[in-house]
Amino acid sequence: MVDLSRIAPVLENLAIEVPSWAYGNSGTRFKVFQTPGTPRTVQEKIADAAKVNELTGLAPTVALHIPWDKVENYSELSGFAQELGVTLGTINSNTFQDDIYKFGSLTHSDAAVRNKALDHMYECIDIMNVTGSQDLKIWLADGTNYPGQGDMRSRQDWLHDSLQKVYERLGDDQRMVLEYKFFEPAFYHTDVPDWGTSYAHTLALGEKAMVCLDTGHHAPGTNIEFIVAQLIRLGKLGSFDFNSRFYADDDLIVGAADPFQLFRIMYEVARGGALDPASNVALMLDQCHNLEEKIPGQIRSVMNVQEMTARALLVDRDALTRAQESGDVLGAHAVFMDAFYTDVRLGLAEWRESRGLPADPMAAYAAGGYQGTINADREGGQQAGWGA
Ligand code: LRH
Ligand code: MN
Ligand code: MN
Repeated sequence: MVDLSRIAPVLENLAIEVPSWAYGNSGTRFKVFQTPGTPRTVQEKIADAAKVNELTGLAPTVALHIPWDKVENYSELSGFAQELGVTLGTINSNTFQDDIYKFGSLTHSDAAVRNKALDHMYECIDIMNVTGSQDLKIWLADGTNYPGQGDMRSRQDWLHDSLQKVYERLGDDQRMVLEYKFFEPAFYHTDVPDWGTSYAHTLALGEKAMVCLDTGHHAPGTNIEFIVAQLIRLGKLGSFDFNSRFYADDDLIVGAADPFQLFRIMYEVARGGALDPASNVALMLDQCHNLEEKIPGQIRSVMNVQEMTARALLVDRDALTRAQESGDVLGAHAVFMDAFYTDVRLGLAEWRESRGLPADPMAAYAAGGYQGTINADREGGQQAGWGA
């Protein structure tokens, strides 16, 4: 069995934020399937997230999406979460489901629409002030479907002005993370399509504005780990939305479609020092479970990140540097692949037990009876948000 003692201190600090919407029902535009036990309230989503943390020790915070998770009293909600051993994390804004945003939100040509989107961002910051959340996530569905439909250049200027106003509202300990996505829902142009655009805007705003990298938001074949390395190098990687994809923005379980890609990404995260909590790079899941049960889906996901992080930390960096610097192409590649092919599962199971956690969180969940209880108790579970 592999010895993990060398990397244990880093594993100890690993924290992966889970999204509230992963616990709701989701699907495709063809069908949203009802899954037994689906939460009916934000509180039930938080309870499910707390279960994931209880069994894995990996998910101490839960991200909210506003208005999907809107409540009257956020202070009460925070207290509720804390009683269950978790805290409220990133506040995700939503300017993509109102008719008024059909032609854009923060980039709209009409100042009245931009102001409505700004009011929503301010509302999110007000919530952060109560929950103590650090990050406001901004992902915009803004874009156009046909060449000539909108003035791409002016929209960048409106975007800058809007983001500037949001930025000015941020408190000293708060950040804005600007998420990019190359297409969907817009098919011709998207206003924040790539890391370069997000970087340009966040750089212009200042140090409280960072880039959010969603692993599902790139063209097939993109070298995502290069983007990770570059953004960390530039001090602008604020957060990740982890998931995996075969085709488009599939939002499948992270590490399921391409575990090697997750390993390569986690290697650059470790290489860049971003596993040090002081680096403030937030790891978050952004996934939906259309077919599988949601809580085990989330347990599997955080464990996948943990496993690939452990493997990435096992890369013999000295040997790798020696091989790289002596031009030993295959030797360097072999050092890298040796770590990737190391099975860390037994070592992690033992390490979990040593911390009072179940050796096999998936089995512990299946044996624990929680799913049976929620299946019986909850009727009419909520849809994650889309088309709700
Ligand atoms: C957009 C996105 C963004 C949203 C989430 C629900 O595709 O990744 O992060 O907030 O999905
Ligand atoms: Mn995302
Ligand atoms: Mn997405």
